[in-house]
Amino acid sequence: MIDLSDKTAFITGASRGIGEATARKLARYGANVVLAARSRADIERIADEIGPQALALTCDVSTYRAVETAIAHTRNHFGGLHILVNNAGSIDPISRIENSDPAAWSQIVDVNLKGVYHCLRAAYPALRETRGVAINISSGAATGALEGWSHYCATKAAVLSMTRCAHKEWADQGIRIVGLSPGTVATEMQQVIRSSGVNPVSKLDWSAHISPEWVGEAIAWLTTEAARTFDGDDFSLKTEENRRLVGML
Ligand code: NJP
Repeated sequence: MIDLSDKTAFITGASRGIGEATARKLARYGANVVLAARSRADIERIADEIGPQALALTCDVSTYRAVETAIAHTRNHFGGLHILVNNAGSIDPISRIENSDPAAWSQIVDVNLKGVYHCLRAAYPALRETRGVAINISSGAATGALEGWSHYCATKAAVLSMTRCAHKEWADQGIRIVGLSPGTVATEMQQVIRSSGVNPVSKLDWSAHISPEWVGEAIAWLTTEAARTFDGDDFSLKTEENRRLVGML
């Protein structure tokens, strides 16, 4: 049984999908959880359902000031920050490069890449103080290429690089950084992918996707000492060996 009592976790993109499931899972293991996303009604409802150990903070990760304010609020409210889950992300709109809208493409960079940088940058003093852990949600797209996903593949590759860079700079200060590549997960993002009809991922049967609860379980496991061999790299939930490690098999 993982014990996260006395820990506080800040989870971005917690209004649905993997972020919501992670907030519920970490809270079940005893952590205080901060749910950060733009959809205020959703994060407030989920925080209410979790109980007093949860706090909802509206936050657009593409804006540094918003992230800085939310992290400061977290530290004031719970007295510290031990776990950062950089989960907020988007793939919409899916489009080939020649048809893509430059502003929309750029917005994905602001969320998927700059959002991760903003959270690492703002959380650094708190993570140094607690010798905490940051988990960056990556993707198989970080190392693979898929038609229509240039914005997504490029930003997830950059997130993997951020994981490696932050590990290089912060490991000797006791801050752990690890990436998680979850495989395909049954969330709204997969509905967007399916409705695009572009590339083989959109054709996958829904039963091929794992549940967001398993990703939450993997994130909880990644916060533990047992996961330290994966520091500075992506942990993939696609391999049988790794699924076994987190208890999926
Ligand atoms: O996605 P979805 P998932 N500021 O669409 C939030 C990665 N991943 O749970 O702001 C703050 O259900 C949005 O909240 P809201 C994926 O790349 C997935 O599947 O209220 N938050 C919502 O809570 C992503 O990094 C699969 O709209 C912002 C959340 O992000 C992570 O897993 C496979 C925001 C998105 O919920 C979660 O994805 C894989 C902003 N500017 C990696 N913009 C998969 N599902 O198959 C969005 O390898 N959000």
